[in-house]
Amino acid sequence: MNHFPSFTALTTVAMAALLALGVATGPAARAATLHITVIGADGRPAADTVVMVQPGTTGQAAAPAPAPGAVVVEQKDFRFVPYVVVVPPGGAVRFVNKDPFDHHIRTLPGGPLGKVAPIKTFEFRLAAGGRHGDTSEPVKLDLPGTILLGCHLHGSMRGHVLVSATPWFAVTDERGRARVEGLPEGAIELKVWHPDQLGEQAPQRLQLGPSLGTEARLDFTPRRRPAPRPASTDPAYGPPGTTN
Ligand SMILES: [Cu+2]
Repeated sequence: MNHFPSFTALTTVAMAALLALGVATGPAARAATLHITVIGADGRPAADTVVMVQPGTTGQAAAPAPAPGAVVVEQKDFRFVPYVVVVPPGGAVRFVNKDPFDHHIRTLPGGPLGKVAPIKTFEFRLAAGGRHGDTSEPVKLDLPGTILLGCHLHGSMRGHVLVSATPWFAVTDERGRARVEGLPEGAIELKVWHPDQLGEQAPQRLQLGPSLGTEARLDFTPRRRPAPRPASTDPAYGPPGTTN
């Protein structure tokens, strides 16, 4: 216990120095940017991965404002586009049918074993979309979690909605890359979520300066999504009103 007082004294000095630095840099915390590349267990880029960043302390940094209005999920060529969307708690999604036939959107149990209940259940039919599409009312989402989307008429259709507990999030592109901006500098916890994951991916703890490039590796290899089938050329599906 001999060292305890001196350790305390050192800590006090260090804290005073940190406080002084804080005063010197002013009340506005500098915003930092995280650049991340997510790869699968096979080393290939993992698209459609949600990246969520939780700062250790939010300091004076303002959380990013949620996108105004609802996030739009289109139904196009038998697909939900985008395949994965993220909203903060209190955000909303809206569905717009751009295909020349009806879709009947519904929520499904998710996860690899189909045992993850959607955080909210809903279903509705959207008529064949015209030039501007047939649109749903906004669906408001209050609790963090996931929703697996399907279509009652087209069993292969799958989409995902994730409500992120942190307002700092992004989704990786085809090259597995994403960028999260407006973060407070300092300690962060980085989490990733992919629709194909069997279990939670281990979070990373990192120190964020003004800018940081990092990589996350999934503990599995995401499946390759099949190419879209252009709706207008698919003979298996008739015009609006016919039974699919
Ligand atoms: Cu459909």
